[in-house]
Amino acid sequence: MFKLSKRLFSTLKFKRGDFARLVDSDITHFESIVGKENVKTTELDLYNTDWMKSFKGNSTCVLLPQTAQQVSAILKHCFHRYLAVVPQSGNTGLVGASVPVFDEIILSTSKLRNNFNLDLSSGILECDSGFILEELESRLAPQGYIMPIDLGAKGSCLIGGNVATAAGGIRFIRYGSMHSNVLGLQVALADQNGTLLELGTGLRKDNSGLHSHHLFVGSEGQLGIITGIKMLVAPKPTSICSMWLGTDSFEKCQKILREAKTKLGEVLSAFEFLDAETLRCLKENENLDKPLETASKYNLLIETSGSNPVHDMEKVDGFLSYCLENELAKDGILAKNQTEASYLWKLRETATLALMHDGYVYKNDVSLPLKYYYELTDVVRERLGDKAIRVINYGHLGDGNAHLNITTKKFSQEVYDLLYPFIYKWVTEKGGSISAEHGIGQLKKPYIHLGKHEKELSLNKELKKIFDPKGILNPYKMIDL
Ligand code: FAD
Ligand code: 2HG
Ligand code: ZN
Repeated sequence: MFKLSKRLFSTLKFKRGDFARLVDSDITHFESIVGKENVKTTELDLYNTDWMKSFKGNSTCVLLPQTAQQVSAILKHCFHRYLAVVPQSGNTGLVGASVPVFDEIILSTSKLRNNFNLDLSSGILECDSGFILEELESRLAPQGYIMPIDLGAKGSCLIGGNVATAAGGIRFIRYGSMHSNVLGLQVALADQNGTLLELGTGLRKDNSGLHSHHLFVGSEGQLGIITGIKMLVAPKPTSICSMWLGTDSFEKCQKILREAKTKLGEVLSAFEFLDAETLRCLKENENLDKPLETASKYNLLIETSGSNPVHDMEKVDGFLSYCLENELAKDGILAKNQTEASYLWKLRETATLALMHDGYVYKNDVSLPLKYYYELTDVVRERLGDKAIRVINYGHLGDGNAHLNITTKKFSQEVYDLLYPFIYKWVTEKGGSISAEHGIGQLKKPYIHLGKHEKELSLNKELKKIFDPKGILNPYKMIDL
């Protein structure tokens, strides 16, 4: 649907490492491990190109192992041959981390989907890393459980990719991060034996040693390949209310968040943000109408999930009345049914796709103290003047996570230079982070030092050397040896 953009990454120059080049005997060896049908050497565009169509590698080989033992045997061979490897799950990442930079082998975990076991009383799920997030959600539903994470890419991203990116998403405010939910991991290392490690016990409580599995949460394929996951899932709510509020003051958005936390308390499950420009983009590019007749500069999509509709409704009523009577919100709507609720969520979840119609998207996923959450958008708007088609902000306001997106018809070096490193410097000076949930990948690699102590960065390198001694896993990205 969207053409590969004229790339920004003349800006980012990488030099190919001295890794070995793939030869026929490697392919024959891989075929002996995973079977001929699971070694792909043609029609690799989908694997080589990222979701944004901003990054394109030149891999000539995609491997599709079906077991952890096969992953281990592949990594053992790559270690001895000094072949570089990119782990890939659903390839929905937004920072160019899941595609090769040069000719790295792509190891896709999409066929790693045999084991699935749910303990009904503890709510602990044990599964292979290649399950699609949405499929896990559907498998859990009849058992009375849901996944603690939910994101717009749920139909394509895999749970292993979610762990490797420490994915956030819309349920973060309620269930916390992957760090709150992952209890243990099975990982294959790129060392001389392709060692298969079991990290963590999968118990809810276990302080019998270092919690080393957490190193792999958010590791972006730098330390090892996650093959199995033990994690906590959440009880399925039986009562859900979705509501939309509009206001013209960002100060009031913050007050509404405070009230939501206090008045909705334990049932609050999402607190999302869309500015008026996002709604304009949804109308212009996807023909989706705003949900309220009045137009508001700031819009909030709030959800509660609980187990007692009467109790939840009472809370929601109290909250909404408070916001409207005290003029925190100037307008609002409570979804009357599932169709209306789905429409509100469709608006929020289509924003990423809607932007792509403009041409080129400069994507920013930053964490900011709430008082600065929107200021950056205004600052960038003023800085770019009429050089951008639009500068918009939507995101997970409840978690201080802003998605500031800028579009131009084609990639413009002038716009890029006005944006970077300006945005990242601004964010770190205000005590924020240059990546709230999407990671570093290729996109933010040049700016990784911002907001980080040099010692922490060198410690990360030392850790990588322990797990991936030759540095063959996902080179040129988050941790470069
Ligand atoms: P991939 O993109 O394939 O890989 C991501 C990274 O993990 C790469 O570095 C890769 O090498 C590594 N990796 C993958 N699998 C493994 C493995 N098994 N072992 C080791 N390393 C591995 N992200 C959010 O956090 N919150 C959101 O709300 C959100 N919404 C999105 C909405 C849309 C429409 C899109 C397109 C993306 C969104 N994302 C969001 C980004 C993306 O979906 C997440 O980062 C997701 O977790 C990536 O999963 P994946 O399976 O696609 O992984
Ligand atoms: C979301 O929250 C995703 O919708 C994507 O993290 C963010 O499009 C983006 O910038
Ligand atoms: Zn997000």
